[in-house]
Amino acid sequence: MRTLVIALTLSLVAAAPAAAETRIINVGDDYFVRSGKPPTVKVPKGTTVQWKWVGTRDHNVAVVTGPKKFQSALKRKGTFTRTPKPGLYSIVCSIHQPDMAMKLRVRKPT
Ligand SMILES: [Cu+2]
Repeated sequence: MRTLVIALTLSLVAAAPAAAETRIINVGDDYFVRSGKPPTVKVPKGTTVQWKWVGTRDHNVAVVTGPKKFQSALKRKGTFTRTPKPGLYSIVCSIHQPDMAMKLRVRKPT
């Protein structure tokens, strides 16, 4: 019985995919990542991207151009999580664009 448990545990560990990374992007008043120049965030394919509201006003996350469009609700707190496919995304907050903008580059595997 003990051998069986160990064997099962080992097979589960072996089957687990490589730990996917999570990248947190702040959603502030009124910026992504940091105030000032709109940033480009680069992540490898498979990265989970989590936008995290850190300000006090309403914002959203809206893809303007990119391989796939997605958009969060307009909200004041909480998070929004996606695992975007590779490509270059142009992202804005719908009510604070063009100042509140960012680019997200999801790199293909090399
Ligand atoms: Cu905003």
